[in-house]
Amino acid sequence: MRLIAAFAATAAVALLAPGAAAASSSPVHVATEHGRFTAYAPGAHAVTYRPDLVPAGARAHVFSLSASHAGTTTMLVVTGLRPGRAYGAHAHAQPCDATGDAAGPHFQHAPDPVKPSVDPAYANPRNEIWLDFSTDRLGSGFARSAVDWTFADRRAKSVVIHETHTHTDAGHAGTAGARLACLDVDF
Ligand SMILES: [Cu+2]
Repeated sequence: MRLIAAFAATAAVALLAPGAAAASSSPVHVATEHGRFTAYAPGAHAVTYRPDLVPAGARAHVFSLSASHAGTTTMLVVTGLRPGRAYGAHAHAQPCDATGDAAGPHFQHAPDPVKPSVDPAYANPRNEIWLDFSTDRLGSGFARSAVDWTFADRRAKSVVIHETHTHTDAGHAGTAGARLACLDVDF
């Protein structure tokens, strides 16, 4: 977790730096979440729906920092997944539950009036939080997202890990195959 510690230190310096004085009147929100994936059970906050691709016991860590002058930066670290494999991941609008579908659509800063949203004008990594990663030979992966907005009335509720990297072409933008696992995150 050295990466997260380093990031937190960097973020703290940025927030305390001269010139960031406006931050004192701006809300800063930090979310940290750690989960060890298990099969669904009521109350579970880290659920795997596909233990062949996200094994029970795999772990995910999310660190997200929002500040109104800086936007929202989110980091995802995973361990215990399949080695050498591409996964997609995004912040979703609803919490995890018994099925992957329960997490709802991706959280969008500017909501696409058309549902499901597969328009690259809305389904893109500037309007959504994308955390795609590829695992190393040990099954660990890391992703970072930075967007220039913060959450207001609506907040993302979870991070979903998907079967493939995220598509960007019209008609498929934002899709990344099956929903493999879900971690509740209090963004
Ligand atoms: Cu997703």
